[in-house]
Amino acid sequence: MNGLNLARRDLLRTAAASAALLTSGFAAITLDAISSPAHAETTLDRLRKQGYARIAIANELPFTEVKPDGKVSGAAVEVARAVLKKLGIPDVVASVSEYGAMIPGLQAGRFDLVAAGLFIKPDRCAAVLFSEPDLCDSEGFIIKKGNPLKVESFADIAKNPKVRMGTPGGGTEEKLALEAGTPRDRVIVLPDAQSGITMLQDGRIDVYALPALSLRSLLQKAKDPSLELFTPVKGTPIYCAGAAFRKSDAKFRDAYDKVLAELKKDGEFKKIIEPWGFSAETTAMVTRKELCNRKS
Ligand code: 6CS
Repeated sequence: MNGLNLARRDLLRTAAASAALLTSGFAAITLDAISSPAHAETTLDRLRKQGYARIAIANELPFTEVKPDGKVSGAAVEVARAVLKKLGIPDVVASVSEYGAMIPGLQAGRFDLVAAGLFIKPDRCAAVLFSEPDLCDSEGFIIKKGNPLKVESFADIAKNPKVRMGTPGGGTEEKLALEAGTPRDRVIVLPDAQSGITMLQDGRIDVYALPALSLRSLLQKAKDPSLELFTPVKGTPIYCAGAAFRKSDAKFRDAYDKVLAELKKDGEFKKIIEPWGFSAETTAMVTRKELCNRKS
């Protein structure tokens, strides 16, 4: 009897246990199905629903600009706008940020992507996902006419204690100057591009360093014959920028890349960037992979 009962009881217990397991398991499967990645709202879903993407920019023509009426433009913004529109995100809401604050801001969720002409470099590739390259440019210096301090490279700046260099915070030029050995107190971080021109004219700095196209744009506005552009800066490569995404947004970045490739293929990309002075041909010569692995 006991044996039978035992067996029966065990049987019942086993049956009950498996029923419970099945139910809970089923419930787990059902819950999981609802909250599974397949059903979780993606960044792309969220941006399509809200109708805009929050982008970080620097307000440095021709890459990005905030016009007097508050409208945002520039080659990097217009490329991002064209791609996002085709992804079903009709608008962008831009925030001006220092280059050094863009990646932390993106990671903290203050922006949905960076579209500022952020150069694709190994250290940054470790922190964010870049699109394929969009805008390429050489490095440049604005100096006094005749280049009296003979500044042609970041090494020249480092070895001449008389040279004070201005540049944006957290940008490539600041890094290059410090890596060349320039003491921190001779690398002056400036809040915006116009400050560079003003401080050169006031004699408070001797060199203002930015990508060459940005400096050309500043000189055209300044119309100051006492200033001149030196480019390319000796010992520096051509840098190429891309849109930057959070590491968790690989699907968004891949969707962005797919559309960017279509715009490059159908000529739309060239139409967008070349009026700003950039070359689609130069961009086509390099890939994200190469830039992320380049010995900078
Ligand atoms: O990404 C960068 O570091 C650089 N990009 C631009 C467009 N300007 C200066 C900055 O250093």
